[in-house]
Amino acid sequence: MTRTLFTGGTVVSTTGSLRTDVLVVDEAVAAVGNLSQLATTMDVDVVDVSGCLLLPGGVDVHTHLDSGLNGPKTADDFESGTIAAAAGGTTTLVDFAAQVPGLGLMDSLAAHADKARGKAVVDYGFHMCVSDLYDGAMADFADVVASGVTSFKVFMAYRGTLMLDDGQLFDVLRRAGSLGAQVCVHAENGDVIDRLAADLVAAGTTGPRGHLLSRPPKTEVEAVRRAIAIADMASAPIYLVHVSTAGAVEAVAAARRNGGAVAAETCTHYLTLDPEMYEAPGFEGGKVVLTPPLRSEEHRNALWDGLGLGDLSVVSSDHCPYCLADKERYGKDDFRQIPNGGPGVEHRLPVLYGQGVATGRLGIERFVELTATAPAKQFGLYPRKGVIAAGSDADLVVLDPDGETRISADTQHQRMDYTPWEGWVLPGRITQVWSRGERIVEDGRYVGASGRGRFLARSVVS
Ligand code: DUC
Ligand code: ZN
Ligand code: ZN
Repeated sequence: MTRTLFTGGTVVSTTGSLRTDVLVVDEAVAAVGNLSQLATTMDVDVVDVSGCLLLPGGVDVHTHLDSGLNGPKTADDFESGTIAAAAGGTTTLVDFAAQVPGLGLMDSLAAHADKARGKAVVDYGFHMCVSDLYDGAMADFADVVASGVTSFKVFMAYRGTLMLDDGQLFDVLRRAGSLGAQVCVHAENGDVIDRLAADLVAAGTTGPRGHLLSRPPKTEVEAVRRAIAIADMASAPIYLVHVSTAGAVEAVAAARRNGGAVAAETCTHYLTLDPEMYEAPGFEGGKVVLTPPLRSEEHRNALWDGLGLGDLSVVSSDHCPYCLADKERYGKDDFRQIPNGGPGVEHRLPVLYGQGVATGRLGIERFVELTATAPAKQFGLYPRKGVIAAGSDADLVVLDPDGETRISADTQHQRMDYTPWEGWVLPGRITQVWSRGERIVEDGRYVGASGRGRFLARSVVS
């Protein structure tokens, strides 16, 4: 039996922050409280975290590791991607398993699970992407859910590859809802975007800026409203991924006020990066060809307000790491061919802490809720994950508020040739990360065993 006592830290939950101690026995939290006398009465390793915040390990419910979602494979596999996650304080991932063309849902899921097994260093679950409703797909939903994959993702964009039409979206929502599963919806009006993009290319706008121009805010807002209406007609819950616009936040807020089972996330980059990045010289703007595109300050402010007011429930990374070299190879002459996505799993907590908590935009308790507790609850992982409480997995982040984080592609663990936060220096530094009672990160270095992550079979959320 291994006993570790964390002393002197400030333990943060969604409801408060308390200077107290945490006892970990083997893989789980055994007790939270004034326990310092235990150090004299039992055999225990003491970890002094005085002056630091003790946070529940981050839960990132939106990553694409080793995945060919829309183009080549993403650059991080489950080893490099989860090491990067751990270095940035994230100890649980829910990753998207793509439906492989020609394969059924269960075979696609098994193929993705094979990529993770023995490679992931933090615990992980999957969402099942549904892009081809073959005969029998609806029946297979039950097997997917029974295997512990209790959420699906569908796309309202990318006609011809990933997109479902409204009838199919209705079918998926209705079927998943009847099984108690969640549906994550990528809400953009794909057909309008395809026409705008074709017009831009025909008029000679072929570079990364075309990505921004072809996806104006209304293409998201319309689709978010439509998705919410279809979920309502299907009497099913809905989770809107990567929400980026003020209008989408408004639509989500209105639906929630009316009692709809509607939840939404935004992502670190929509909160913090400006679309002027598309104007960078040469192909540099390709770094932020992610979907939806970055938005103006007006939208960023609405997202921050949405987080503060509770209209938005989760901040994810949408870590979809396509290297700039790959983006350029595919889409140098036509922005429509640039693989959509960027890195972020490593920097979600440091950026949100530095830009949210340290600036006073978010309380530390809300930070914990957005990065750990709420995503764990939303996707059936709570209270095993997302909280520091007796019985929970001992996934802990030690954050020194007086330290600082410097972000650079040269020092990141993400297997990438850039980071969109290059050169940023942020207040706050993650000094240690623990996963199931094991120290896996020390001052930015991964020190855990290889392949130690476990698959998390999730339950449905009632
Ligand atoms: N949707 C995602 O969730 N990630 C990357 C690209 C996309 O369209
Ligand atoms: Zn998406
Ligand atoms: Zn994504």
